[in-house]
Amino acid sequence: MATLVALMALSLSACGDEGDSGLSGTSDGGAGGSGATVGVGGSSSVSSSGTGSGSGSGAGAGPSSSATSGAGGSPEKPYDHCVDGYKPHPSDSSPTMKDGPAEFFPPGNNDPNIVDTTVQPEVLEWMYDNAWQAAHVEWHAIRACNIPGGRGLSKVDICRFTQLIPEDQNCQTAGDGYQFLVFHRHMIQALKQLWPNHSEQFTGFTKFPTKAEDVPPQWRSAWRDWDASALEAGRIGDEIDKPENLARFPDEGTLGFWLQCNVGQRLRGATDMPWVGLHFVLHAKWARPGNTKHGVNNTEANIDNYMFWKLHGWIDNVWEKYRLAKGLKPDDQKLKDDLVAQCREMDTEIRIIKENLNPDEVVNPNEPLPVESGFFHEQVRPIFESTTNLCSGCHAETGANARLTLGGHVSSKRIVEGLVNKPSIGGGQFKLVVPGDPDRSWLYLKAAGLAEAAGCMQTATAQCIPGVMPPSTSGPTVSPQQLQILRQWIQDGAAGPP
Ligand code: HEC
Ligand SMILES: [Cu+2]
Repeated sequence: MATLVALMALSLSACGDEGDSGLSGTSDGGAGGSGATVGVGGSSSVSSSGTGSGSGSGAGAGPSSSATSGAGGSPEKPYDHCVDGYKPHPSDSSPTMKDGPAEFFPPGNNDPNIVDTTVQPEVLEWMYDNAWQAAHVEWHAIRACNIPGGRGLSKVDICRFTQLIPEDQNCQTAGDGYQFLVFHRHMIQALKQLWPNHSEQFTGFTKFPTKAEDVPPQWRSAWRDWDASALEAGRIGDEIDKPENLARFPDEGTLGFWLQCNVGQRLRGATDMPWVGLHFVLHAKWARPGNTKHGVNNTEANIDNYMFWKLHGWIDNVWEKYRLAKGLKPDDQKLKDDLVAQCREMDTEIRIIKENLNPDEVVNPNEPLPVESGFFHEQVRPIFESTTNLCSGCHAETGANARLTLGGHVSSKRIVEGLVNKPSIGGGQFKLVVPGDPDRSWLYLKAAGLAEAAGCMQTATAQCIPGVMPPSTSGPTVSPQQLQILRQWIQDGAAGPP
């Protein structure tokens, strides 16, 4: 039972579930952002099908040729991936690129029952380089700004861009259901354009999976049968084109609401809506304990996961089947415009992220580290990463204690940048590293066990936690020789790799 509860809690924060009860952390960022320069260009809007309320996301960013567009296009009009489509990624034609799921094991665990599945590494890399994971988070977060408790999901305080906040908020209206469908189709389409030869990765289940054989081999041992309501909902989805099922959903937005929203959520005015919660239980189905780095329920990275695209692809298939049965053409102009609007919104969110997000928070776990040298890299960093000091065990590249990174999958350059002249959060007036002055450097003082005596005074931004590092009840564990190396590095100017 406990596992079930944990699973539910996990999946509450899954994609698209943000507006529901799982919300916490009401960091009401308020207005008045920190000098972000986001223009709200020619706003195209996704009209909310079925609600008549119009005004979707007015997040027009203007044509932008971003990282992927490469050369080409006519000289007078810049290439615009929102309109012209994405060009195939170079890896698409590479003989080394694979199909199907890639396997991911949490560090130190090779248990085949715990393996997670991601899209291929080339895709992951592209998504991290283009801040897609973060943009997906912000797309959902901005749809919770006006929901009680909904602020605080954003990594960039997105709600301060009030003009970008869509009227249709997460699972409040049919308009939101429609935008959910269109946005996820935009992502699916873009990925298929980028990898036309490997599009299987972004193709959904052709039918609702009801048995272990329907899912990739990695997931079969974890298969558990659905309960009756999920099974019935899945069947309605697969048979959406039957007249009695079509009749349940007067418009695409209502269908989108039903597909997206959580158990217990209801659309005002909808009378014949069957059990709601498919998207939610599909996400929950592929939770892995202790493996959240690319997990389908890790809100920061769920689009990394192969099963994310299987389940969202299935949702997209149901929607398309509905459209065809209703006589809506795949290439009708309204849909095209709405897809472009979602592409523009995503690009705007990517731009906000690039201008506002601490790059330490967008770590690409697959990015190879640069080859580095120099005193810090060769002498100091190994101290942090040694198996006796284990600084990097608690101060790694993501989710670090005290938001301090001292090792892990991160370049030495970035570690040094995070230290030199950076304020501490537990050392009062002290900075982490002051070049030339080890005795005023909180990092050194903490490691040497000298922080207690240093005279820390609380400030508006930092308290005083003078305990030794690594935490110990018997004084410093970093050896005198190692402390001497650390001291010398700071004394000599605390340089990063050349
Ligand atoms: C067991 C986990 C753990 C290990 C191992 C560890 N730290 Fe920490 N570190 C923490 C925690 C928790 C904090 C926040 C509390 C505090 O400041 O004491 C912290 C805080 C710090 C701070 C203060 C940051 C600030 O802004 O105030 C520094 C500097 C630091 N650690 C350096 C190190 C170094 C150097 C090592 C290895 C020699 C190390 N830590 C090993 C958990 C750890
Ligand atoms: Cu999503």
